[in-house]
Amino acid sequence: MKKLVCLAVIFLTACGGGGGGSSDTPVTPTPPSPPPAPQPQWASPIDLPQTTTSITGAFTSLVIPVDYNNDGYTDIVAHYYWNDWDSTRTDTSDLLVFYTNDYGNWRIEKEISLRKTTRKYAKGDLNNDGIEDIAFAVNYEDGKKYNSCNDLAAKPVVLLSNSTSYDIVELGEPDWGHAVDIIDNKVTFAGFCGLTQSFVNSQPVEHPDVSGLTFKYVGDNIIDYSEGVRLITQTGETLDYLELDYTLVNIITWNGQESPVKMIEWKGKTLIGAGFDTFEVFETTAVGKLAGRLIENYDPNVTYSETELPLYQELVFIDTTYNTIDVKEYNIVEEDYFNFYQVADINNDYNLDIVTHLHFDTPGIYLSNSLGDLTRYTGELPQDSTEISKGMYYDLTRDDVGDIIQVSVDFDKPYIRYFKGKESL
Ligand SMILES: [Ca+2]
Ligand SMILES: [Ca+2]
Ligand SMILES: [Ca+2]
Ligand SMILES: [Ca+2]
Repeated sequence: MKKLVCLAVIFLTACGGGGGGSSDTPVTPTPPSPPPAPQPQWASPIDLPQTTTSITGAFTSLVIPVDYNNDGYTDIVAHYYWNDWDSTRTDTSDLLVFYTNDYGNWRIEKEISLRKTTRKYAKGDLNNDGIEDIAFAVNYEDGKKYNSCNDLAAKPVVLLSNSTSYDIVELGEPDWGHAVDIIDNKVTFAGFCGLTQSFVNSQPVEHPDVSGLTFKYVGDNIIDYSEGVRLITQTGETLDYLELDYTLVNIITWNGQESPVKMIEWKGKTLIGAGFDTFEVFETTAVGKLAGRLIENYDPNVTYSETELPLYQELVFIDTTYNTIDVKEYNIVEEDYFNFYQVADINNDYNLDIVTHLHFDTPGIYLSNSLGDLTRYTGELPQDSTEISKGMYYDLTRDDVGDIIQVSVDFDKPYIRYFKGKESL
């Protein structure tokens, strides 16, 4: 594993030489004052209220900070769902919960059901009222069915601001949605049924086809991954293409069946079942999560089992400033599993930073400088006393200092809590 280089710059202060008048009178030395007690960086946790509907056993969640009632206090929208959602449950197949931050006091505004599984979300102002709206890539996947598109296709969903809360709006045609992004007031959804659907003011508009797995707007362009990485304009003109040569090999996949999957060579590593499953963007830099199973000394006579091979996850930095796909040398490799990560300037120095939402761990926080040198933050982070959470970094309290939001990953004991940060990292 490539270690990140931490460059420490040490400023040496010159020690003053002799000279100057020394007093002839002996002075009783002042006892050194005790060092100041270190102030903890993080305040005591504040728990969000429990839902009225039990969310025990929920499969996973999206937790989205957003000021939906436009009062200057950041609220939270969370979506929970169960992986047996369509068989035994009716009203509680899933739960969309609006946690209102009422001048610093939290209460639940409402709990409703979308009757869909959410996979990804994007925020942006679609109706030009200054309040962020939320678009979800959705489907009816339950973690077990991977059959026909028709079984899994659901209409894309937007939460559209109405000054105090959100209206739930369905758009377009059902798809096995997995990717979504917003640029300006245009929202675009893509799914595994092969649809790309784009809307302005809820009306369909032309859009080039993009991958149902992952795509993002980067600068004025689009970065997209299917066979390889494509950089295209919003009218579909190809600007650059990074081919990932692969061979198909049969392995036993997670569901116990033998299936052909892609094997690629990436920076000298052999990865099975590998590809970019997510892009996140900061200005003209796209950060892609390349995930696969690492294999050493591949033997074509062996049928490998996916779950017995080590997981490999690399965040790959791609600069598109010059309308090309420029893969940077530096990267982040995480050994703990994570689904989501943030690409944002979290300490207000105009350089992008990364926060990986590691499962069962504190978040991985990486600060960068203008040269792209990444330094993992090694200071104190709120520990997860229950060891069932993942952590996000977000200025929930709007004082320009990031706070840590902890979300349980194991939903036998579901919770969302946050720790207010005292000073910027
Ligand atoms: Ca609010
Ligand atoms: Ca809006
Ligand atoms: Ca920064
Ligand atoms: Ca804060």
